[in-house]
Amino acid sequence: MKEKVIDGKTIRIIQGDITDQKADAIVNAANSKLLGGGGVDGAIHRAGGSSIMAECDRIRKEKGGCPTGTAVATTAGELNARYVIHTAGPVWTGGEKGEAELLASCHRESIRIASDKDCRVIAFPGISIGAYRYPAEQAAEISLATVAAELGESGLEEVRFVLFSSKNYDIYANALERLEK
Ligand code: AR6
Repeated sequence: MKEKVIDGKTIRIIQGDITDQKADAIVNAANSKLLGGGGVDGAIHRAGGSSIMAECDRIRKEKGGCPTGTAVATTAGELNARYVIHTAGPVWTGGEKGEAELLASCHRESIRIASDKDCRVIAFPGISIGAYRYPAEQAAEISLATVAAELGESGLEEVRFVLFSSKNYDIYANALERLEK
């Protein structure tokens, strides 16, 4: 575990399974249709149970889904959290299609929603760094810088990044080390 305090708020990097976290909000690396899938999305729906997809279905019917770079909240079902915040990260196609801004937007929107819902602790996975192939070093830098910039104004006290593999843990821990502020 690695942590840094910025503006009195803690950013923490953890290696593990995000579905084991106790937090106010757990962020899901979803797709824009909120249809579920593999990776962390599959793990969250499996561990949280069918009430999460029932709310995703309702949001899909009402709003068509969750456009890339935006976020929506649902119940966390049986997870040890109050909310799952689903955000659709960008698919990496070389970096010329606004991927960095979309990835930053995923983090900003998730923090804004969590803060509006009076959350104190939020846990993020490595959004876009799996099936969506965003290079992890670049994703880590953008994700951490965005969170650091948003944290001070938010009601959050702690942001965790929960990485499954030791390789990605090291990448995010090194990015936190380099983060200035
Ligand atoms: N806890 C923490 N991290 C995890 C877990 C877990 N339980 N399971 C996987 N990871 P991905 P994306 C890591 O592919 O790139 C889905 O099908 C994983 O090792 O889950 O944003 C969605 O429906 C990787 O490092 O998300 C979308 O269609 C990271 O989480 C699409 O994949 C993110 O990988 C989204 O792709």
